[in-house]
Amino acid sequence: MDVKAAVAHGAGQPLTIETVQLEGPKAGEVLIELKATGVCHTDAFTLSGEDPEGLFPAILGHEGAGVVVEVGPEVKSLKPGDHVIPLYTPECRACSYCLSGKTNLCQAIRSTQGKGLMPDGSSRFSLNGQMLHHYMGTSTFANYTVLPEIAVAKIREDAPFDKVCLIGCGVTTGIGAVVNTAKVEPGANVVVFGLGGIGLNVIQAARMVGADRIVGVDLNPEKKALAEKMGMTHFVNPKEVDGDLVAYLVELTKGGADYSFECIGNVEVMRQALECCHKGWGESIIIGVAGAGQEISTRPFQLVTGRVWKGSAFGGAKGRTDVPKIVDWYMDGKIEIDPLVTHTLPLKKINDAFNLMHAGESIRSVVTF
Ligand code: NAD
Ligand code: DAO
Ligand code: ZN
Repeated sequence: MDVKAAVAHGAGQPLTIETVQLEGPKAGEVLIELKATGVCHTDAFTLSGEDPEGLFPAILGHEGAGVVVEVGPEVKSLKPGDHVIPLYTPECRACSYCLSGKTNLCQAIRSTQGKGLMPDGSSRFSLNGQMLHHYMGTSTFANYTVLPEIAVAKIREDAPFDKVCLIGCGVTTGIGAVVNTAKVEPGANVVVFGLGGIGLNVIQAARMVGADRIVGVDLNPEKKALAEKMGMTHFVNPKEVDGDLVAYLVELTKGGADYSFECIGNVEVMRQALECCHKGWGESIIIGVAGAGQEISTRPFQLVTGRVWKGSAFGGAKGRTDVPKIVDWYMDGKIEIDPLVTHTLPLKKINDAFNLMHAGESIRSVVTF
């Protein structure tokens, strides 16, 4: 079938809106009509050429929501009409990773997904006979996409697509890092580096679980007001701190953060995030994705003396199980999404969403189809 898509032809080039061809679902796959998609920093990272896994030409996008329109043979858990969120981290419930109970990093389709292909090793997308790569297994910058059944979360039908699409990445990543990865407890002191779509969700989750001090750190003072609305208690602009930022944060948190979160992708900040943690027990969670070839460093004595470095992918969430629950939290008013959607645009304006992000003017732009 013909579908409308924003195509990434090469690193650093704007997306072009084109009519591309999409093959229907094969065994174990479903065809989804996208209703909305967020535009995340990670799409921009891949488009920039910094992503070591980035492939072109491709249809980017991984923060979508839509409706199942057709299912392939052998699909059991989904049917046409189901409202769904595509998952870039699948949940097969059968691989050794899924069964370990220790990780959300299902490996069932990892090798083909990393090559921009469907599990059978081929692509469903093409443009005038030229193969287009899938992206993160989701490719939500198109009004239709095909996904494996194991990479689709079924959600309730009264949830608005143009808000809950963010649960496909930013919301779940930030909230899950607090709830699943760090397991922040009531009364904890938390420091959050980077107050974009991820950091703001870390902040609202820290508030939800009853954290005491919730310190937000960002170079952009424009981020302060919304962060306060989401639960931040103290704002720190590193440019306005005299002397060492780490020492300042240790003082502000009365001995160091119980938990810190790096939500930028900057390896220097990752070090600061670890070192502002409390001696003996402070844990620092890396969420930000750093550029190809970059490395983190600290003095090993930081770890010897009890600080812990961890990472979190998709908030440690198992998508088919956890995403519908997070949709419920939103519908029940336990978490906020609406203030995070600063711009809503049609597909033909998708490059504006990237420009707004780079100018620091948006939290999330949502494209509606
Ligand atoms: P964003 O660009 O919206 O937000 C980043 C924020 O960091 C901005 O407010 C910016 O002003 C601030 N910032 C930049 N440099 C800074 C510095 N040196 N000190 C303090 N603040 C600084 O990005 P986002 O969408 O919130 O994503 C954040 C990171 O998380 C990205 O690296 C993204 O790729 C990554 N990410 C990771 C996962 C995961 O599963 N681990 C999922 C989604 C996104
Ligand atoms: O190696 O099993 C694996 C898959 C890792 C994918 C984790 C993705 C999380 C970070 C990317 C940012 C997503 C928007
Ligand atoms: Zn699995």
